[in-house]
Amino acid sequence: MQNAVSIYTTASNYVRNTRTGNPRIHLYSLRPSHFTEEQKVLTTTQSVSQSLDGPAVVGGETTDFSKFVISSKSIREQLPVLVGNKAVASTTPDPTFDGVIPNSSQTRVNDILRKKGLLYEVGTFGTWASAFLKGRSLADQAKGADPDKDMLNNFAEYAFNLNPNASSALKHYQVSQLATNVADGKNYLQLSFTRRIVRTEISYIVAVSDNLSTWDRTQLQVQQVGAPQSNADGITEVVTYRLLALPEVTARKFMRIEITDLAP
Ligand SMILES: [Ca+2]
Repeated sequence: MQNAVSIYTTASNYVRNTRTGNPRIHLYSLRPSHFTEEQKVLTTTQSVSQSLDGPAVVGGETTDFSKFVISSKSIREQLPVLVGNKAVASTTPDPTFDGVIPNSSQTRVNDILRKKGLLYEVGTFGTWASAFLKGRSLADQAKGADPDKDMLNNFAEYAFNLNPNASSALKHYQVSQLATNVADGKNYLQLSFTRRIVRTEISYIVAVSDNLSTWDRTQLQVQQVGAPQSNADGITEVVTYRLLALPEVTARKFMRIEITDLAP
């Protein structure tokens, strides 16, 4: 790479300074814009060359091509889910490409693809299913189907942003624990779950029960704890709800997350 830069610089000087013919004229007619363009290319090439030794700023982005050289991952493994020539939003397995672009994120990758018209946005169950259930039978693509037999139907997989083709466990989208409420220093039951940031067609309700047979869906027995925390995938967030009843004075309470399809 460094050799290429040096050879190019020599060639460039030759092209600029050599005159030929009679009357003697330049080999090419060069305008000031060509020199500006050349300088940009040269600067980029030099920074790419530096990044082969470690992190360098290439085009305003910290880039480390030395990681690319030593990466054990194939380019195929780094590709997002593709629909035609578009990449499905937030499915790049590692948005830093194994450390080559250390500051990159799914949101950044999505933004870049979107600007180039190459992003396949998942805004509805239909677009999600056409990417993630592609190749499945029509029956297996239905909202109520469960092709990976993990007891979560496809609509639930979509709502919690899970993989409908690989078995998921509760912990992948929901965590419950006793946690201290700083307001009174006491421990309460909390439920945290993953939900889509854009969720116009999904309702997520934290239901409470005393007996596991009847459920209170008014949300009057719970309160949200803090603001939702965005996930690195750029399309989901984690939100936490606290049961208002104190465990020490309540016989039994159960919490669960229920999802409803608002666009059946
Ligand atoms: Ca499933």
